[in-house]
Amino acid sequence: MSGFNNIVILTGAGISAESGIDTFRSAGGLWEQHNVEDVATPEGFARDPDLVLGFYDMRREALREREPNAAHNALALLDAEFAGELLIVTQNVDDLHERAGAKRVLHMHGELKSALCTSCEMRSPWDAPMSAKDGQRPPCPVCWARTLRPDVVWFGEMPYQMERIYRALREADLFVSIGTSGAVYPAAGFVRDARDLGAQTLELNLERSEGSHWFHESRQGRAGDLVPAWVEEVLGG
Ligand code: BJW
Repeated sequence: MSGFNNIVILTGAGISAESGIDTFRSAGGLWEQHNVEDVATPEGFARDPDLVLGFYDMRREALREREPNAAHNALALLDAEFAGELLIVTQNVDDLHERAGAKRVLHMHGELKSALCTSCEMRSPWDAPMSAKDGQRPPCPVCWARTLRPDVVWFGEMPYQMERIYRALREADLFVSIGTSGAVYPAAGFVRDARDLGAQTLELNLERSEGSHWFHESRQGRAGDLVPAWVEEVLGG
């Protein structure tokens, strides 16, 4: 697979699964362990902020132990060596693409290691617990209000940088989706958007996803096997 000049790659939880990070919808995944309405909606946060802050504190802490895998490393190599336009749009809130060395990365669902202040609306780098200690939550580094929340996109909220993503999709000649179930919009609709606009479309996923039939080609297997092989095709061709 070669001859492309403008590639948009969408990644989901499946690309980080081999690094030991739970996916959402697999058996034993995050949504079997936690009620999605409680931990991934603004209403859940309003009802029980301590529960939600604890959920994200736990995941931020666990991320320290995780390392990028062969799929993240292959995309970082592609980012470094592909001369054309490239954008990695990740739904993941982990930082494994960056830790593998990728630069052209956009986090459409936010980041675990970022805090959003609901008072001043500033986003700040964050690598500590956010839940209350000694009865007080930590202050915002910008306005000092104790009103931080995880800088992640919950159901009902607008994902980040949608204009930039749609611009990239309009210009893409290849759209590749890696390790995502295609269950969550607007990301699940990108394949149709890209295809309608003339791009070739390829899915790399452990199993067929909800949107597999929209892709020109769908390959099944582990990201750690499929992604390095595909990157070799692109760079070698
Ligand atoms: C492997 C593997 C291995 C495993 N190798 N593969 C219709 C149109 C538009 C919107 C809606 C609509 N209907 C409903 C909506 C609203 C809603 C929505 O989509 N709901 C659905 C339940 C239907 N969407 C929203 O509310 C979004 N906002 C929005 O729509 O705003 C309005 C808008 C309109 C139009 C344009 C633009 C905006 C916001 C969605 C926010 C999602 N947030 C979460 C939590 C983020 C923070 C956190 O991490 O806690 O994002 S939910 C969760 O799901 C997380 C993920 O990013 C997201 C997607 O999950 P993902 O990555 O696909 O994981 P899984 O587990 O589902 O799948 C993993 C896959 O990997 C599986 O297929 C495995 O087989 C595979 N796999 N191991 C390769 N080793």
